[in-house]
Amino acid sequence: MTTFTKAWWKEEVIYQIYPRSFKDSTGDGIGDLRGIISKLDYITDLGVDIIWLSPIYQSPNDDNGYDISDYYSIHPEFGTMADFDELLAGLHKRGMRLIMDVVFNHSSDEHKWFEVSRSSKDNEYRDYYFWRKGKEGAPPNNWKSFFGGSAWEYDERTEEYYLHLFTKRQPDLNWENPAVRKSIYEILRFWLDKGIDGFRMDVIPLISKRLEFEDSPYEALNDTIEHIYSNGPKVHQYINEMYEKVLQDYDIMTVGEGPGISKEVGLAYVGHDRGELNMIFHLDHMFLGHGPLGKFDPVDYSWKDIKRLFQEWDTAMGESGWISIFLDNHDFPRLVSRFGNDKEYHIESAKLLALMILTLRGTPCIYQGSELGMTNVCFDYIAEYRDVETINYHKEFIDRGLTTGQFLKLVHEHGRDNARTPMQWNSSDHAGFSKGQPWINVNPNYITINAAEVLADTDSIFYFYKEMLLYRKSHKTLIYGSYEELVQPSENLFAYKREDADHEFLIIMNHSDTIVHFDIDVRDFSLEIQNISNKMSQVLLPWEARMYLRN
Ligand code: TEU
Repeated sequence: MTTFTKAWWKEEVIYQIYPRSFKDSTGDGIGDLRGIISKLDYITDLGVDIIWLSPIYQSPNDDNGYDISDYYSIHPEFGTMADFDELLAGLHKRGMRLIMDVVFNHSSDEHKWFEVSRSSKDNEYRDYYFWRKGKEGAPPNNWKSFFGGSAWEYDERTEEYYLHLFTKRQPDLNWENPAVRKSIYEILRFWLDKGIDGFRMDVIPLISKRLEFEDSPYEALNDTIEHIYSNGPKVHQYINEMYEKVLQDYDIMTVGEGPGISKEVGLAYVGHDRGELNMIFHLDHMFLGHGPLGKFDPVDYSWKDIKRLFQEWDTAMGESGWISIFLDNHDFPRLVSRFGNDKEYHIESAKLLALMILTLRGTPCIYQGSELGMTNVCFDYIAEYRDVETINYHKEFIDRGLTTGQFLKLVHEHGRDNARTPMQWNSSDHAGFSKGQPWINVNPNYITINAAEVLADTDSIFYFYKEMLLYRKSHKTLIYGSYEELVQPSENLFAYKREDADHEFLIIMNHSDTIVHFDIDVRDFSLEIQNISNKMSQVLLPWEARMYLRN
């Protein structure tokens, strides 16, 4: 049995909003805060608790807001600080919470810190960033950006290179510098004192650099991410200092986004006694399929890998740590397209994945539109894509001899814009997202996949999420209970138990297009939730999911 410490951020469910694509109130084609405010009743009706807002700060949008040029102001395209205050009050009034997305591994190159830093070699902000001489006219080392190309950019003015693990317009901040850390803590306090409920910390394991800046010996980008970029020598010192100096003073939750955090080092970030973060979004299951050159260089994987990773992470966390459970976000393909079957079994598989997210052990995180069954998009032209990662890799793959048509096929399956097409509210123009031309085209399937449709259908994905969210709230075993996978003869089955002293839940799912028999004895159990009506006792239809309860 478990002796988990109780916490609201373990019991509640996160709903991620990517503001740019959620709801536009002004007709400029860009989602905004007043658009979100107009949908607060919709969000409340779904039954989620914590809203994670992707960045809304001043930004040139080289990486859609993950390149911040002023941490203290709201980007005018999203609205005003008064709009933000109204949104926060609106959420709190409805018993919900708000966590902000903070990006402190890097700033925008338009941040005043960087503008001054690059202007000369001896100013107060020079060491807010990493500046190094090149080697015989080449960058200081062979580090690659997450988004293609070198991780170093040469700056003529001072004839040195600066480090950017992402785009060249996202220069990495130097956490070695106490002044940088002090500036960051002031920013955290500013938002906390406005009454927010926590932070999602972008790429937090990257903030401590291996200052020798030696070449990476690894061929695969993900190996370099894990062993060179992430988990640096002072990463825990910095996060613990942030906790000691700011975070511990508030009743908040923090979730770190963890590229490169393996199950072996996970507890160091989220152990209850660590004084660091409450939980992490580890990316092991999300990076499955990324080949040596990254996501657009795909390799095979299976559900066997997914189930193994969930078990390994649950074992690694034990009763001392905590993770969030998610299957997509703004950086990854839509979960029903990637892990489900968005064609023949669209609704069934979307519901199965919902049951999975809401019954595995961890804080569930639902990405906007999952409750509608929104799918990947297949734009015909590369010009329709907006994501800087896609645009950069397109150039790289063309240089490597691939055709645009070949690259487009990879983007259809793996690109981040799959998750960034506008929310599909109804079947009117632009899916009811905007009165103007959206910043990115709407998925053409909005005619049939949209909120108006699902809200009118009591058997829809939306109401399945709503039912599961309600059920989970009143059954704490699904939160604090132990987790144990029940390995089955069929590779198409995912079965596990959630148990505490009072209840035992049994979840059995068929993640395939074929019928599957299971031999678990369920005679002492009551069938609580089922995503497909099927009376056969030991047989699951394609993408059928069941949750049983033994009292
Ligand atoms: O993502 C970091 C990260 O790990 C993802 O970029 C992921 O590795 C990649 O998209 C997979 O191809 C965070 C933000 O979530 C992302 O939107 C930003 O682009 C990135 O950091 C830089 O801030």
